[in-house]
This record gives sequence, C-alpha cells and structure tokens, in this order.
Amino acid sequence: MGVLNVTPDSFSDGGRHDDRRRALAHAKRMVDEGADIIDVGGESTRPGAAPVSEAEELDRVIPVVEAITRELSVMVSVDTSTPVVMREAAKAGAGMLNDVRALGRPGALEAAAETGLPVCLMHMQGEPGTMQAEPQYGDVVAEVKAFLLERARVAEAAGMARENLLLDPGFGFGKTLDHNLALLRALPRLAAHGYPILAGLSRKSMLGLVTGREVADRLAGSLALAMLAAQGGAAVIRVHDVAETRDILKVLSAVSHEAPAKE
Ligand code: 7PM
Repeated sequence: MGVLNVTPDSFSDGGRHDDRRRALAHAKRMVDEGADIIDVGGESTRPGAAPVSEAEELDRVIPVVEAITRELSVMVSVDTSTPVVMREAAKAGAGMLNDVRALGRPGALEAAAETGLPVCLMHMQGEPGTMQAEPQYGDVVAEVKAFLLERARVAEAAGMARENLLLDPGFGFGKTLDHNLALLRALPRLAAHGYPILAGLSRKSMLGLVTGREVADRLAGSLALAMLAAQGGAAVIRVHDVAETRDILKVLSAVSHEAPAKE
C-alpha cells in the first residue's frame, strides 16, 4: 500500500489543479513501482495538526480518487474517519476504507457498512493532537488486541462481512517506542485471529528514536520494519517507498517459499 497524502503541507502551493495533477503523478509512480493499493489521505493525522472541515476533506480527496480510478488500474483506499467522505469515496470508485479511528466517529459505522467496502480498523490512544504526550497502558498488546477485536465485533454486528475487515495496531498512534516494539513482536499473535493485518511503520518516529535519523533518512530503517512486519504475518504494508519495499518483500518471499525439490 503506497501512501498518497493530499494535505496542503505535502504538496507545494501551486493551487488545486496543480495539487491534483501532482497527486495523480505520484500515484502513477507508486503503481509503476509495484503498489497494489494507493491510500489517499486528506486529513493530516500528524500530532498537533489542525483539524480539517468535511467540505475541505471532500474537496481534497474525492477528485483524486476519481482521477486515480479513471487513469490507473489499482485499488484506491481512502484514509478517513468522516462518514460523508466514506460515502462519496465509494461513489468515486474507492475499493477500501482506512480509518485510524476504527469507525468510532458518530455515523461512521453505518456509512462504512453501507458502502460494502473492506475497512481497515486501526487502534489509536487519544487524538492526533495530543496522543504522543503520555501514552499509557497496563499491557499494550492485550489492550490493543482487545480493542481491535471489539471494533471488529461491532462492525460485524453493523452488517459488515468478517472477510472485509483488516486490523492495524496503529504504530505511533499514542504509543512510546517500547509500546511500538512490543506490538511489532506480538504481530504473529494478532494475526492468529484470522483477520488480515495492516502495518504502517514507514518513516515513523520510532525509527528516529532508534537510529537518530530525520524523516528523510529513514528508508533503511523502514525497510527493516517492513520486513519484520511481513515476517510477523502482516498482509498489507503501508509505505512511502514502494519500489524498495517491493524488493525486500520479493526477497522475503523467495526465502519463505522453498522451491519444490528437483528430481
Ligand atoms: C504524522 C504522523 C504524519 C503520522 C503521518 C502519520 C497509518 C495510517 C497513517 C497507519 C493506517 C504516517 C501517519 N499511519 N493508517 N495513516 N495505519 N491504517 O506515518 O499506521 O503516514 S498517517
């Protein structure tokens, strides 16, 4: 899954049309590099980011979903917690919803169920503005797992098919480095419940803490985490650097699937 941010801070100020053209070009590049899914996000979940109005989020996201659906042959995921964006994204051709609030906003459960699309349910402690202030857990693995399984149960009760749900521990969303590492080690136990796991680790601050590197210099660390997540059973890896991640996944796949013995 390739990350496509359509927040104003991610592309320069060339205006709406220019933003959309650049977003489509970036999506095309990631598809050429081997992305199976493009995750379009219009609400910055960055700690301390200003909230975005529904109208603004719709205006940023929907035209880009339409353009990618029209021009490229790839599944479009929409990173949103907003019910009206979920509905409009489905109409615009999205193939999946990705909600960092696990359908927790009023109306989100019903909206997502109506679309009939697969949904990724992610765990977050707190809200983006403040979540990294003082994350606290008794047992982070048990609590994140219980939350995700409960949200899946609620989604199924709202009419969503079990096969249409993905779970994501939400690396970096209200977690210290130790919390993130514990969740990564526990990925096989989360995957054992049978839901496909989505893991987003690319360029995250845990890599800054471990390597001391700035966001732009976290590629090697991101690839190591992608490899570990895939080995831990993640079905979808959300990344910025698609070509490089494709390569490491090919290497992992080659090692994992032993060729049939030759006569
Ligand atoms: C600042 C902080 C900017 C965090 C961007 C982010 C995930 C996601 C994001 C994830 C799922 C990022 C994040 N991360 N959706 N959306 N899982 N499902 O690093 O880990 O891209 S935004």
